[in-house]
Amino acid sequence: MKKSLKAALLVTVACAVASPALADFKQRNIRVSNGIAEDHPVHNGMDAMQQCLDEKTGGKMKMTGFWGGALGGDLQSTQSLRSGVLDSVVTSSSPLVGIEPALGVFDLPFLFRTNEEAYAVMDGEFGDYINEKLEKVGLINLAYWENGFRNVSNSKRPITKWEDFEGLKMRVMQNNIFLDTFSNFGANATPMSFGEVFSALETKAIDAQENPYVTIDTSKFFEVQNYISETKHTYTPFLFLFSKPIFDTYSPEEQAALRDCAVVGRDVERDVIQELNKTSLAKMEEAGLEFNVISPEEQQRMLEKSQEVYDTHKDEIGADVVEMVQSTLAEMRAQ
Ligand code: TF8
Repeated sequence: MKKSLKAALLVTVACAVASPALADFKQRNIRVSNGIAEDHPVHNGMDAMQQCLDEKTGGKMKMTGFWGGALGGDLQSTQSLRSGVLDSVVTSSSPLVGIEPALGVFDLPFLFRTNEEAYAVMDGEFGDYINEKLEKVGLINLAYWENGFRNVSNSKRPITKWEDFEGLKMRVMQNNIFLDTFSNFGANATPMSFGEVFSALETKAIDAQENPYVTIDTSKFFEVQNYISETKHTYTPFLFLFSKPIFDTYSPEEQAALRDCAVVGRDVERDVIQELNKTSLAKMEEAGLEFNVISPEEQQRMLEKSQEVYDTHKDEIGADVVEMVQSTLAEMRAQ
């Protein structure tokens, strides 16, 4: 009896020595709020993130995704994080400018030209700088995921130049930079939460909306639209936010596992979006939508027309913040 007890004890000690880190993880059930639909690539990213967490924590940290705004829209969920009643949300940065105005830099029209430019800015020093600001308002950004370059869909006509926006009843995110950008093009722009968009398009309360292809596909907006125009007017990041009040109760090992695995998930999510971009567009064309690309010349005219939006919003975003991104981009483009 005594001998076997000793043996059992030895086994326990050996296990603890072999995997000391496991003792640092508690059973955690993490709710992740998502505004987008369940078949969006965020799901693939979360699966990869979960696999990574399972490996690091011996299956102790578990995420559950809630989809289609089931736990509230982007802004509402983010506020729940700040008050510590919800763990996590994958949200566009744009509806959060009232919480952290510096996020508005990502909303400036035609700021980024390519995904690589956006990744370099978000995954580098500038991204960290924004993350520090977010921490001060109760939000931990685990990593920058992708919503992506936004394009316009509508039920009236192809958009080939900014003048084509004239009089379009257009949904924009709850964000003044978007509101001004499209009002400035002559649209009749209305801020609206994402959850209301489908039925507003369906009932023709609005004619137009703008989002990345994969979102227009997975949220079924294309079913109630006739035209899709590749404007690539803004690149919107997804922030993978965690509640700071909850994060602060986690061990350093748990915090590190979340941060590391969010990066693993990010890479998968971005890759799946690139693949799906093509199939989403093909699917929408097959469904009968007329597709057109905005010429580089017309994009340049849109950018010039938008200069006043930069001027109006620079100070509220923070002139230093805007200049930081612009100088990083200028350096990249000079190479
Ligand atoms: C929007 C955003 C949304 C996302 C989603 C709700 O148009 O682009 O697609 O934030 O999580 O509101």
